[in-house]
Amino acid sequence: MFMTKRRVCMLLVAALLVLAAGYVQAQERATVLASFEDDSDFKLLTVRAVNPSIVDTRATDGDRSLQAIYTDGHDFPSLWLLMDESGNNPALPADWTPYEYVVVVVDVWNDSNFVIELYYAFIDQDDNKFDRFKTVLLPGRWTQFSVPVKDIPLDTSRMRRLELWMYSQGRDIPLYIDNIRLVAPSQ
Ligand SMILES: [Ca+2]
Repeated sequence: MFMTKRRVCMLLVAALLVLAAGYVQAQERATVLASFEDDSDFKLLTVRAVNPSIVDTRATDGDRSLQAIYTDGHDFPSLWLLMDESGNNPALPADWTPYEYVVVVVDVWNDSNFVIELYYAFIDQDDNKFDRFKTVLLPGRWTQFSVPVKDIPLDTSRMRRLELWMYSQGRDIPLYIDNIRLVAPSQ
């Protein structure tokens, strides 16, 4: 027996609502590692030839973001986000295995007039390092970096830090960084 067009439309709408609900649910399952809403987030950071400050502009989550000015003070200016190895801070989990198919997502705004290559290195608690990812940051716009946790060939149950670095550009390169997060897939 053929379904009427009306019934087909209703089923399609119902299917779209289910998909939309799944999408919203996936969005809600993001675990924010760093949103830089509070000056206390400085304790998450270690820097090398980078001047960090928390500012009230360029936020993609909340009201504030991290301004990170990469300088020419080192061949590889770098910003590290440290995981919580004690397990006391669920916002900075060192164990990423519950997020096997989750992606690590970082929003970065390039506030310079130059095209910049930004590299992403992952380091576990045995100090094994995986440093194969990079994104090209076009001037004056957001770029979103994401990588599935399963594609990081380290002990992702014991992560130590995420490093964002670039080759020295011979000048100051201001970036804005916000909403570093682990995002669960849709179910
Ligand atoms: Ca924020």
